[in-house]
Amino acid sequence: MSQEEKLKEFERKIESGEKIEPKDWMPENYRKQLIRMMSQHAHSEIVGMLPEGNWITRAPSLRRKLGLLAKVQDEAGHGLYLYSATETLGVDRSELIENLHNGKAKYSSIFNYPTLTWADIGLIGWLVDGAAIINQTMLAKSSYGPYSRALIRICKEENFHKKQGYEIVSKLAGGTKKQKEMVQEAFNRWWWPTLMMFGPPDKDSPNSAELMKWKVKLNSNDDLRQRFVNLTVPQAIAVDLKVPDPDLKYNEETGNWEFGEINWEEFWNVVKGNGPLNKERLKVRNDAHDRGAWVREAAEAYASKHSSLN
Ligand code: BYC
Repeated sequence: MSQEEKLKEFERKIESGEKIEPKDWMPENYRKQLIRMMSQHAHSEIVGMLPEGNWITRAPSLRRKLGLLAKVQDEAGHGLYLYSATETLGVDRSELIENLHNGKAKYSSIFNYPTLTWADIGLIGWLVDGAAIINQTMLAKSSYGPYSRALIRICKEENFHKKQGYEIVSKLAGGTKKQKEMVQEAFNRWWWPTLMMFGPPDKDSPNSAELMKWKVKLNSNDDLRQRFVNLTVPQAIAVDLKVPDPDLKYNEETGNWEFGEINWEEFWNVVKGNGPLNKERLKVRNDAHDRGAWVREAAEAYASKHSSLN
């Protein structure tokens, strides 16, 4: 087939909803976009373990500790599925990890904020995993087979994460005055950064048009953000928490909860590496990687011994 025919066949598959598989021909930019987005996603899962991991030793009960431990382990698993799925595009995982560690690769802005109280753990499960579910339920239908299949499993686990988070939040919100204040204060800090997780507004999103043309993304950043707000505001009302947005109002005609202006300057500042904890997150990842060098060496020695025996 000529290049032109290959492109036509690729576009036909995308149009008809067939998945693109690793050995199928694909435009170079489709491959590049997927490597960019999937590796960022994998890094987010791994760096995302840090804010919550911070509370495992201080969970208020054994039940909470078990739940949190399981959740953090799940995030590690998500990172591994996603690195494996990215490798199907012909890139090596060590190269991707190197780019995370030297600060070249991005990961979700949300993980550069601190977890100051136990209530933050509830908020991450409820809001951050809640936002991730909305974004990832869409990506589970994306045109690239390995990404889409990884996300079907990831979404199932994220649902458990969201439930454990919302349960913590609702317990605290219905608890003592001090607990209620603690959870409201945490809500005030996490609300706006969570809205930023969906990415810049559509008009400032350079990648969206291409990703939507190829059905990697099926909805735009602003559409998903609105969907999240519409779902989450009633959940906040149900546990008597106040959304920290004086401009929030319900529009009867559209059925949307309209929200105030997001601080995009803060968002870009965090994305560029200047958020509250960007430097610390990268340092912790680099240190952990260095401490794990002996495990990688041992695994390589074992693998090469076995391949020489075969
Ligand atoms: N943070 O053209 P745009 C989880 C970058 S983890 C940082 O709109 P796109 C969890 C963007 O990369 C869930 N950077 O981009 C884990 C681009 O820069 P480059 C993480 C951001 O790709 C542990 C530039 O801004 N989920 O659930 O069309 C515990 C322009 O943006 C962000 C994923 O990674 C951001 N928030 O859309 C708990 C989902 N937003 O690369 C929970 C997969 C934008 O051109 N990713 N940028 O230099 C996506 O769905 C899309 O990549 C995004 C951005 C919606 C994030």
